[in-house]
Amino acid sequence: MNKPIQNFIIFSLLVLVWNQSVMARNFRVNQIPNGSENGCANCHVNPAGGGTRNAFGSAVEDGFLDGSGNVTWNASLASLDSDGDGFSNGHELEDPFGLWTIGSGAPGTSSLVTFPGNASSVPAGSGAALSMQLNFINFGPHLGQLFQVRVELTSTGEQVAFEEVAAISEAAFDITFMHILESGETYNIEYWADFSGNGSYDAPPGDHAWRNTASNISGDQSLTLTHNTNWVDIGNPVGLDFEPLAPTALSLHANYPNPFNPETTISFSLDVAQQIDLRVYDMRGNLVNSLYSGFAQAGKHDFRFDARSANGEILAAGIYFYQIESTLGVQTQRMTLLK
Ligand SMILES: [Ca+2]
Ligand SMILES: [Ca+2]
Repeated sequence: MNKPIQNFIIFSLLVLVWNQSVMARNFRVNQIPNGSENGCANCHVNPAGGGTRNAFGSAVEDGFLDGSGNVTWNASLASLDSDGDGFSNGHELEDPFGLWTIGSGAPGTSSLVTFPGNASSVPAGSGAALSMQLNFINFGPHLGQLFQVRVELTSTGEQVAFEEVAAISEAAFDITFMHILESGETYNIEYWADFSGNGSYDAPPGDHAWRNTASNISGDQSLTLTHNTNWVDIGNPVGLDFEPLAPTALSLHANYPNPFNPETTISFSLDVAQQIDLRVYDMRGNLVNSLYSGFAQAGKHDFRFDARSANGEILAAGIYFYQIESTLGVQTQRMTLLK
């Protein structure tokens, strides 16, 4: 082999090795949230990459690589403060709770990203404010219902976050508010769900508003909030975005379950005893069945509906309406029969 060819082969091999080395680092850049903001400097002391790893790079290397050398970004890695600057890796990378997955869009606000492996790089301004994740569980009784939650600064009552869910679709769901909390403060978390099914807040027992408190916080907050267990019933909430209405004398509640197959429970509440009619109609307004017609005492009443017509035939799948009528007015709700 002549000398120039030999040199070319050696040079090519060096380029190949160098490329593989750079690529090895580059693929990891795309395996952490907002990784491209800081590139190789997320993990290496030398901003160009290679050489000594910084505190974050060492943490990844030591405990968060899978068998193929891919980064395992998760809540555990997010919660560590590798460089000890008081902000977790997740906070510095704008994914405080480790929710981001490889290939999904960049989370949070890219301009707020700082270096998780460099203690002299810390979030400033709004980026320094802490975030809150609310994990609601066991909300089966509120499926399909309107849900509103807010966070307020306890000392002043100032609302710092608000979220509305038009219809709860799963018994467990979570809501994340980014950069709303200050360290050392105490916050109220308040919510209500539209159990009475009329789209607005009714005083108990139609609906209930609940409060939970996060006291003297430090660090980003991830709270698990179980339906009707770790909450205080606050009755008629004052100053909330969801203004309470005057108590109604008659309320028709959302049926449960809905959709249903073949049985569901239809409920209504009365403040005073009265004559009522409770009927089911199909999409075209034809009367399908009459569930109750007569005098009803004050209180809550439940009726089981087994998807049968007045003459006992099983109804076709589809949308039906149930309606209560009294001298106080008419209320209608919709339900879906699945097959
Ligand atoms: Ca940090
Ligand atoms: Ca840092």
